[in-house]
Amino acid sequence: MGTAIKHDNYTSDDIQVLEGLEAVRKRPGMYIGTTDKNGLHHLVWEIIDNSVDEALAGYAHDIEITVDKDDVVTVKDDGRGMPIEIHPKTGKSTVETIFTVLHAGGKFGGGAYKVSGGLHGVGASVVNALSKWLDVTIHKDGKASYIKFENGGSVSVPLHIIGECAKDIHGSTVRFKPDDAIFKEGTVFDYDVLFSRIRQMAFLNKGIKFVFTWDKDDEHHGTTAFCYEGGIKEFVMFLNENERPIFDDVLYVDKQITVDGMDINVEISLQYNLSYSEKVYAFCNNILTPDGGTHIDSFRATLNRVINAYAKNNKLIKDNEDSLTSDDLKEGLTAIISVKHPDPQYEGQTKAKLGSSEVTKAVREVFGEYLKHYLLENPAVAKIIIEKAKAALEARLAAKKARESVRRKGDFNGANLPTKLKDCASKDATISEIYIVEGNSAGGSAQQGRDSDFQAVLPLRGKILNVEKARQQRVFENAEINMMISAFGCGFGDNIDVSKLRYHKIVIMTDADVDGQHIATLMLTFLYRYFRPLIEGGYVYIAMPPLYKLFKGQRTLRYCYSDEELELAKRDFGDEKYDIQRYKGLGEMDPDQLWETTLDPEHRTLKRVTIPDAIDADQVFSMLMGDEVEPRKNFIIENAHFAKNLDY
Ligand code: 28F
Repeated sequence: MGTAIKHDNYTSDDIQVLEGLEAVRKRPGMYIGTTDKNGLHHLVWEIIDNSVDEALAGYAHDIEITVDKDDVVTVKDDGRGMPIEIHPKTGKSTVETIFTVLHAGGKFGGGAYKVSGGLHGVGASVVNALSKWLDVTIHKDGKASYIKFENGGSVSVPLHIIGECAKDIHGSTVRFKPDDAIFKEGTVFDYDVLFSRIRQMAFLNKGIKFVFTWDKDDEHHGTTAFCYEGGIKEFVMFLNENERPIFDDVLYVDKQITVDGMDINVEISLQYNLSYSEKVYAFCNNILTPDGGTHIDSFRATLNRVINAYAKNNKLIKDNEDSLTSDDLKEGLTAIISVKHPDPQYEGQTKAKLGSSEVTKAVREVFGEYLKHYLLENPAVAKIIIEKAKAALEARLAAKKARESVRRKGDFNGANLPTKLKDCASKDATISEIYIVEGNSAGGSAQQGRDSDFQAVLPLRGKILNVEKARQQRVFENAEINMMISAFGCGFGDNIDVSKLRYHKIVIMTDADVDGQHIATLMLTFLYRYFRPLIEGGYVYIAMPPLYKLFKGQRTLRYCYSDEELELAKRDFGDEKYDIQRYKGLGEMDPDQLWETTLDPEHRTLKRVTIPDAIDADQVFSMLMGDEVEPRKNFIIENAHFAKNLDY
């Protein structure tokens, strides 16, 4: 069959197997999405998922993940240990089968309750195929066994017993080194990515202990253990760590239910806080579903139905008053929805939306029943929630009026664009850029220095509103914010249409000092809360004006964009004489200089704003911009570099 791969130890059956893994190496994207940093980390999730399955089946309790100096990953669990006897279907040991047959996990699952996976779940063989080497040590029945694979999945050390062990020692250990021929951007793991996902897995799988060891010689060196007996209830407490809850309780339900013959587990936790934004994350089989789906839709519908019913029954909403809408119930809501489903269906291009319709019913029944009883038993909490939502409802109606009145103030021209906007000539969004500039004088320089063919400038008057502390009503009364909304042209919030965006580069340009950074952070918070798809789409950038100019008389020798660069430049110049000007603000640069250093696509540096992890970003924004002062102080002291580089 096709090209036979010759190997002395192999029968013809094995050749087919190797061709299977070859397919993975030929098209890794089909199996792990991408071969960038994401794909690299995907390998770790695959192996951890198998340990989690063994734990969810009730056999493993501890899962250890270690990254060593050479970026070799070790995952170890104390489960039953992978079976080592000959597998009837393949004629090879089960462990070899697991690592060499594509989708062996599913096919040979034999009805086991496998919940992890979904977007992942492609199995251990894919990790093997994409590794330079991978070895497995199994402790089981008083024996330790070992097998090793090399170069994308060929057995290099056949399965054999390496020693004896105590009868009560059992489990599986997998070590692997990702193949740098596949992961061309490198095989270096990211501490933060692993840390937050492992913590998240611990929240989502209550009682399982995850021990994460980072054995590299850097600032993260060490071990962190995560184990949450409270599961996602503790996740909600963690998300509200920097918020002020409006009642002490964290609502929590965890129940399995059978719908259409399928066993579905529904776990939901929620609390309200004083802020105006919502943090609601939905998971299916331990995987975040960023585009939501039936679990989150059913959660919102149920919350809405049960709370309105309670409010009407208890005369908290009178017969002649409006019902609360889902929007009113969102303000200050922190919630986690986690469902586990034996065979989930996903929708959409990126399979980021749960489609399974049984989940609608499962969530409605489990959460509805729970919430109904909770409200009856906790009337004080019920009252607080309903009063908060009623305040949101009133604010929403007032906001509508306010928006209409703000629009009449002459801030906008006939085309409904801000009068302050100095637009570009191009109507082609793909080449158009808008610079959001702090301060009127800097705005003036930018306006004169730009290339008006494709660069627009919108100057803002000083600090913009901290949207983290203001409810929508005030956000939309804010003149600067309204100007941005109409300049972008794509709508906002839940009603964004990115195809209508008027500029494919939105560039935040502020002074390179503390004030400027604060303004940039306020801007980012606003964009994050109201224009997240623009950040996700890669349309948002930070301009990098220089900090220093090195010059001799009239002649500019060089611009420096950081203190490190200045130090390097000083060395380069040896004993040459020159002067240094430190730019305190954009306003000190004349239009030509601003063009040369910050606007000219040939020479400028733009930092693209990305969200590596939306949940982490949420935490950082609510901490930096929220009510609690202490955590913010600590954070800025401990992570001065991170606060500065919030935009990476
Ligand atoms: C470090 C990664 O992969 N742990 C695993 C087990 C345990 C069993 C198993 C795994 C049975 C039918 C496939 C043991 N004894 N950690 C892991 N622990 N796989 S993977 O079985 C494999 C399936 O076909 C196991 C009895 N039943 C199952």
